[in-house]
Amino acid sequence: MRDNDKQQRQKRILAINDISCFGKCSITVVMPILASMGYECVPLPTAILSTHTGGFKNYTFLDMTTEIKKILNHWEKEKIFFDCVFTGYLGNKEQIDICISAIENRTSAEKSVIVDPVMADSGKLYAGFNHSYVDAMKKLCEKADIITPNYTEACLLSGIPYNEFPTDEEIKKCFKNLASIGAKSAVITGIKTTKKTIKTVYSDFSESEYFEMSYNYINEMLHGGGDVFSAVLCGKILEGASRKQAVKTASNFTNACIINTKTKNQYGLNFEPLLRDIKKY
Ligand code: PXL
Repeated sequence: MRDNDKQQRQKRILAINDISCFGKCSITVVMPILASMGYECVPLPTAILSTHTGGFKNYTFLDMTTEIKKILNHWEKEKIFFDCVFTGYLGNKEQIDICISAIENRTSAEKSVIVDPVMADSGKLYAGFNHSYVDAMKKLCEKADIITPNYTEACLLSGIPYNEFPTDEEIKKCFKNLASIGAKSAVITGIKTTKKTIKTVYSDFSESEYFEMSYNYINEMLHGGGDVFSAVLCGKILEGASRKQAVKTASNFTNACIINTKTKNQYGLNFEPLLRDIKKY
């Protein structure tokens, strides 16, 4: 059962992430994007929240750790396997171990593992996370083919101080330290420059594979941009695109969604109208 039905079915992605009901991030972004790219995307909800944790007060938070263990046990009995594990916001350290176990036990032989180490932004950890969570997250990153931290998360994982406008040397140092965690490659998003641009930089930690995409910085705090980026990247990697093409498409699509989000009175990116043209980016 593990691999023999592979030719017949769609590629199946296990998306381990939270459901923030309102606010357009995590599963409510990841699922429509991956569905529009033609994949079967199976959610494993780490928590159910009324909104995301950034910018809202008194949000509800239902921890799903007990339930996701039961779900995975059922899938084990049913011999359900995935071609890709794609992780995002996890509610606690135990869920990091659950993700590692899912990567080891619930995947087909040729698996892709994409880890978005969601835990911080703008130089600060999100509510509910601390430095021991950062250390635990390194163990999950070690299992990844590619990790997609924003610059704050990359600094936390690599142990370098956060600088809002990092120099090229700082970025290179950040990649050097990330390499020692054990992930095969990394793409760092949201790197601000003093020239009012924002960069995405990819490296597989070799000298030859290092490239960046740069956009005009639109000075607004928009939640869910990282989720849009990593979902498109995941879809492109599974499609067999080169890393350069995958990063290019994910960056261009995310930037187009940001430009398409014209009003400040909106939570999250206005990505839905662009889904039908996702192949053009
Ligand atoms: O978009 C990242 C994200 C996902 N899930 C939750 C969050 C955030 C960012 O704030 O709070 C619950």
